[in-house]
Amino acid sequence: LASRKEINDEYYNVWCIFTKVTSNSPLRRKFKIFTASMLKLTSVNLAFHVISDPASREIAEPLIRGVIATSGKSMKVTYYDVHVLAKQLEDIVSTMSPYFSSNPGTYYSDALFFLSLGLHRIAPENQKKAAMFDADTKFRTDIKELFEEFSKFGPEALFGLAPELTPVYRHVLYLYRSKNPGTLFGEPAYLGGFPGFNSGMVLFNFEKLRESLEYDNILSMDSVDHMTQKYYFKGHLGDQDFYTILGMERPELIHKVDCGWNRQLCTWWGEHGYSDVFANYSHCDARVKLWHGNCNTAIPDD
Ligand code: UPG
Repeated sequence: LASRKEINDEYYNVWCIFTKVTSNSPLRRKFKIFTASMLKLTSVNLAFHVISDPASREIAEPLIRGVIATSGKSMKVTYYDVHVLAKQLEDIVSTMSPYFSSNPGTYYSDALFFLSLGLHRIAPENQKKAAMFDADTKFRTDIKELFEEFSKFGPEALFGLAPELTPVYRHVLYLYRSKNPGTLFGEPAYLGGFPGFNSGMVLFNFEKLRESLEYDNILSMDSVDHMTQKYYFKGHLGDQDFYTILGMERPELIHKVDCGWNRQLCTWWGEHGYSDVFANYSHCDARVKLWHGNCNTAIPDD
């Protein structure tokens, strides 16, 4: 008989947030595309963990059942109440939101965007690794290939993330960059710089995160206050602002995944003051494995 541990290892854990959805929300259609593309292309067994509120769950359940039926495959699905999780991670949310939220104090809009930072505390103990995706993404390849990235993690890596493909952190780091001419922070990855991270796709080494006393320290108010002052950083993109600071301060903690695993399509910054440099940021030579239709951008059909 296989032990419980072995049984759990057969499943690849996938997390997604699906909240504040009504029957006519665009997020409903996006979530269906995400789920269907993932299931269609997977060659491994998936355990799908959906963070939702009661009304959104009512929409998610039949939708996922339909996707599973159409695919002819099976998938384990578990739902989590976003209000319960927000309460469990209140400490993280209250530390982070003054620095990385455009409108701090708006419970639970806030919590939503910081959940990934404490996901290791929420996920059942037997989950060792996981991936999380925005619902506005679409797979073009087998998710098994993404999980192979874990074998490339350095000894200290806690997360795996792909680069931000816009100049948003060039903008946010304006003051730091003016005081530190020549810095690579805020420069495009394509030209050898560090443009920050995008959190549309996040890989988690839960095992390491749970045992890391250092990570708890980094998440503390003192540490976040120190790092944000050092970089004159005031963000508005939640968890990915924190990952971006971590990528500057402690690069060994984040494994860099190629841009093809989070091919963002939003062109907003190209139309708002950065038309001269935008192409350098959005440049991605890698094969597209996951589209990200961020800022409501349409995803190509292929
Ligand atoms: N989400 C919900 N309900 C909401 C809003 C968001 O479930 O009402 C979930 C959903 O999974 C969604 C994700 O949160 O995909 C992210 O929100 P979304 O509105 O899709 O943000 P994006 O337009 O994809 O991304 C923008 C930036 C991106 C940044 C993100 C974080 O482009 O770079 O990571 O905002 O706030």
